[in-house]
Amino acid sequence: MIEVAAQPFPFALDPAHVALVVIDMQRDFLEAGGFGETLGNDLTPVKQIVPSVAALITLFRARGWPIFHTRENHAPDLSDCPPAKRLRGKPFLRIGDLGTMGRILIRGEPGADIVPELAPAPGEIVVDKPGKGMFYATDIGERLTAMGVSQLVFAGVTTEVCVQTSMREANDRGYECLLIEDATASYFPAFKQAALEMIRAQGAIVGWTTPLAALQGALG
Ligand code: C5J
Repeated sequence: MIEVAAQPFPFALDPAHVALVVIDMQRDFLEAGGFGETLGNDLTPVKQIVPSVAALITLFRARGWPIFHTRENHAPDLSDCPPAKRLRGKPFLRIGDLGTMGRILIRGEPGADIVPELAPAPGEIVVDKPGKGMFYATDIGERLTAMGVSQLVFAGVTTEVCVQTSMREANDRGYECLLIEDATASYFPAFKQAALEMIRAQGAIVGWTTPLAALQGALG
């Protein structure tokens, strides 16, 4: 076990059973013309974490530890996108509408892909998910079980939506979850802060949080 300084107390990282999950670092959430911007969000905070997420991926790649990348997206016929999701709010383009990066959040379209700086390497697992949580309507649970993974290190966007939902789903399934604070972001910095506090409250009720430097330091 490798002890990682974390909140609310040190995280005992097990190199034989850990995997990295990078949530939804897609062009549709980070780039102009994408889903995030159609909802009226300022993209600055989510763009800022790209170098930290890249460094975290490098840390796992260097050790040959498993890496999962999720993408929130939908089938071209929208059969996996409930109207309650598509019609929510007042974006200037809805899921499935044609934007500057193809159809918004549709599988296979340029906007639904992961940003080039964080492109998955051969052997890394890409999980397409129609919901906020990574276990809903995906096979990630079976894959993690088959690989003997019991601990998940999380990064990605947005902290209080898909990252937190996925962490909560994982926590309920018995995974120990560590969120890297500077490798996750929200369009709303206050929501990120609140999510970090919720996750580690009450003795790590959902999981632990730590800065990237603490994980790098622990791994040497
Ligand atoms: C959102 C996500 N915020 N990846 N998706 O709609 O957090």
